[in-house]
Amino acid sequence: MVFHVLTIFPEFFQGPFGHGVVARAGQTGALQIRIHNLRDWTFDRHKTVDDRPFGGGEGMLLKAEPVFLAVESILGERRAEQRVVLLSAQGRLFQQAVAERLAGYAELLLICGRYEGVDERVAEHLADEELSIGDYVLSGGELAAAVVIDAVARLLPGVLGNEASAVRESFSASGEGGLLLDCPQYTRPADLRGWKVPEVLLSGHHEAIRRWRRDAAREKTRRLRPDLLQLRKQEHESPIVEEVC
Ligand code: 9D3
Repeated sequence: MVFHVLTIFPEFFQGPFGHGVVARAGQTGALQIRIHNLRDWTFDRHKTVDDRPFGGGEGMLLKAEPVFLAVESILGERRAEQRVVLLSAQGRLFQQAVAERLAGYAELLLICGRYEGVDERVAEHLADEELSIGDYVLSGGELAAAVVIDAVARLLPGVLGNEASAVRESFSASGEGGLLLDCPQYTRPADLRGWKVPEVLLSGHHEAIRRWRRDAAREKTRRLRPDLLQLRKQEHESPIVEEVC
């Protein structure tokens, strides 16, 4: 899969993709990441990418023209296996199910918003979809693009030892309802400063361990993410964590 990132801060991406799963996948050829500097599609002396909003108001907007020219020259004649995503605070929520869907494209172009926003014609007439990574305010779309690339890349065949997409789906714990919480897990020592690992996990009693994990995951989900439990109930009583633990 080829990931394109369109940004006014190309240096930002030297960090996140230099290490870990994504870097290794790049070396094996499972994916390619190409960072594009939006200013390469400006033609004035100051390489202007921003401008003031019509109607007045605080701050500046990312201009539409350089973004249109960049996307058109990066992707060429648009094909169905290409997807253009605008990252903005106004977008639909990026969830695991969205990552799974995006992993099905051959080429993904992520447009990073900046300033107070992006000229709306980019969302309306250029991007296929507009995504946000959550309800908090970032300074721009760059961190969000890195998050999306990480989440999508690890689903690709040949990246995490994913042999085929069938394998990926059978181990997926998501649906449009979102991820299920994992159960609490422990490693050595069995006693850390007096805090002991639950006895049952040391017992070797596999059936008891399975039941403990299921109950502990339910309890933790109830405590930390009751919204997930509500969703599962609505979607009809599919078991909460059996798939995970
Ligand atoms: C504080 C400014 N906001 C109200 C006027 C609007 C706003 C403009 C630009 C809020 C954030 C941004 C920059 N953010 C992104 O480009 C962004 C983002 C985010 O802020 N949160 C979650 N996901 C994303 S994806 C891109």
